[in-house]
Amino acid sequence: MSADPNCIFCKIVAGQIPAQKVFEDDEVLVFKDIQPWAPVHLLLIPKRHIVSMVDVTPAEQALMGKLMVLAPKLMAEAGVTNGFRQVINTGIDGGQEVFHLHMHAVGGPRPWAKA
Ligand code: DGP
Repeated sequence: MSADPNCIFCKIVAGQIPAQKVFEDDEVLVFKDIQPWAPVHLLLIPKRHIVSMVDVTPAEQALMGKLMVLAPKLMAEAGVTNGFRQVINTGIDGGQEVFHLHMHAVGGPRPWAKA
């Protein structure tokens, strides 16, 4: 699905809801999490509506690789020098609350809200 009209992250992609964007290209958007766990908390999303990791196919391999490689670069640009986490929550039991695939990139000096 290219966009889900009920999806909050699709609305951010479409510019219908504001977000603090830090990176954008034709297939990826990165913005600051509205409820940060740590001093720097970015969300990296595919612009296309993919619900979760369960829906990722080999066709998305390069896209997922792009998210993996982009996060360390953006964390460095945000001044994170002492380590960070890259987290993808998948499904209800995985703690996923927004059902548009996203990678959390979380860092900065501890303590953090979530360990
Ligand atoms: P998860 O539990 O992995 O689905 O994380 C969803 C994250 O999305 C959570 O940390 C809060 C964030 N979030 C939810 N709604 C919005 C929003 O409208 N704007 C922004 N910037 N972040 C949001």
